[in-house]
Parts: sequence; structure tokens; C-alpha cells
Amino acid sequence: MKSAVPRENILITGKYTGSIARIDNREGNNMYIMDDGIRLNAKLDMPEGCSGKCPLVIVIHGFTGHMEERHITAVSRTLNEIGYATLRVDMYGHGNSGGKFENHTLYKWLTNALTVIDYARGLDFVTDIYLCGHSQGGMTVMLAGAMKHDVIKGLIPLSPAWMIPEAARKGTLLGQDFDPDHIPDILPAWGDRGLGGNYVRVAQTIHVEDAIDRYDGPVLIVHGDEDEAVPVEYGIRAAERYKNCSLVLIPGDNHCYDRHLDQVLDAVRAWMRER
Ligand code: FER
Repeated sequence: MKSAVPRENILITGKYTGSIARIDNREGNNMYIMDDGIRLNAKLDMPEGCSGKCPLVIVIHGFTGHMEERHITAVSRTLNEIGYATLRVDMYGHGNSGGKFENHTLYKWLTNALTVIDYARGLDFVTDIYLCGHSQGGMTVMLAGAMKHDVIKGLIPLSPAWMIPEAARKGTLLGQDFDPDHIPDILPAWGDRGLGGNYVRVAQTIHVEDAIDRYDGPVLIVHGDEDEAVPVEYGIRAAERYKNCSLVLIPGDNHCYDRHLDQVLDAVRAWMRER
């Protein structure tokens, strides 16, 4: 897939040189992808035994998360074991990427995702590109996949937090109620963090249903049925609305699959093997 991706916004630093032969498989290849002045930290992991071209999955963490979380690295490693390269990315205001958490918005994450997809399209060894994201990252891949439906071969939203826009319009996020027409400048978020009011203003404009309707490719949704952060009904509703979606519910599991991560990996492995 040779693309006419404009290169001027993309700066790669770190170990990755564009040559598969020089990729150290298991260490992870740290790099930075520039998105309009914001440095995004990413890691490219190649599949075992790859000596030519292969498909690639971009893997995106959730709200307050990062690319080294247990469930993110486990999914990435599982994909590497069955022949997929993975590109894990820390999104704006998260992990080792630029930007302040307080200033992150879903638009910023969405443009990050579009930039990373364009970077992946420019890699010589990449055949097909898939998107996988957890929670807020799951909603991000639903939106980005719809925008680039001609390029993205399949989507794996894990416990997708696509209730965020609806909740922002109603004025109830992070377990707190607020007036959706008079949004506070800062909302206390998890830990000692604060979330900027612009996050809420941006979220209020997003309609994930439109993105679901615009994506015809194959989708796998995985959701724990005891998810404490994103009710499992959202996974079910999204799966019913997508035209071509498999849904795997994990009985008794929570938001980050602390109890049955192995079942999440089994679901991803089985679905990806059919591609
Ligand atoms: C919320 C519930 C869940 C919320 C965000 C999330 C900003 C995201 C969770 C995740 O990405 O893991 O009310 O508000």
C-alpha cells in the first residue's frame, strides 16, 4: 500500500529505521510520531518470524491510560504471535506523549489517530491496517475507522466508551453531575487529575451512531459484563448497530479485564485468524 501521505507532519525518531531487518522484536521499538507539533510516543512490535510484508494493528489505550498497561501489551503481544505487527500509541496528554491531560479532547485524540494511520500507511512492509482501542480509545477507533473506512480493514473496540458524548450532553461524566449548558472550567477526574471543560464541550458535539453507520467493514467488540466504567449495554448496542460485528461478552469481567484477560486474548486471536 504505497500512499501519497504528506510527510511534512511526520517525524520519526528512535530506533526504527524503516528496515524490518533492524527491528528488535520483543524490546518494542520506541519512536515519536509528530502530530502538528505534538510528539506522540509509539512502539512498533513486529510479528514473530516476519520476513516480508504483514498487516498492522494500531492499538490505543483509554482515558488516563497508556501503551504499557497490562491489557494493552497483552493484546499487542497476542497479535504479534499470530502474524500482525502492532503500533501502540500514547495519545495526547497521556503516557509519554506531549500535551497536558487537562487539555485533551476527543478531537485531539481523533486527529492523533488519523496521523498515526497515515504514518502506518507510509510503512513499506504494511499490507492491511486494523484499529484496536480500549474504552475511550475504543470510541476513538470507531470514529477514526468511519472517517477512513476505505483504508481500515477491521475494527476491534474493546469495552468502547461511546456513551461519553451522550453523557456529556446530559451533564453526567466521571460519576459527577454538572449543568451541560454551563460547563465547569475543570472537572475533577480520576486520581488527582482535572479534566478541562473543553473536553466536555467537544464531546457534546460527537455522534458515534453516525460513525457506526458509516463503517461497513468487520468489527469485533469485546466487553466484560461487570464493567464498572462503561456499562456492557453499550457494547451490546454498538454490536447490534454495526452491519458486520461479532460481540464477545466476558462473564464476570471488569473494565480492564483484571479477571479474565485470557478470554479477551482468545476472542481477539480467534477473530483475527479469520481475517
Ligand atoms: C466516564 C466514564 C468512562 C468518562 C470516561 C470514561 C470522561 C472512560 C474510560 C476509559 O477510557 O477507560 O464518565 O468521562
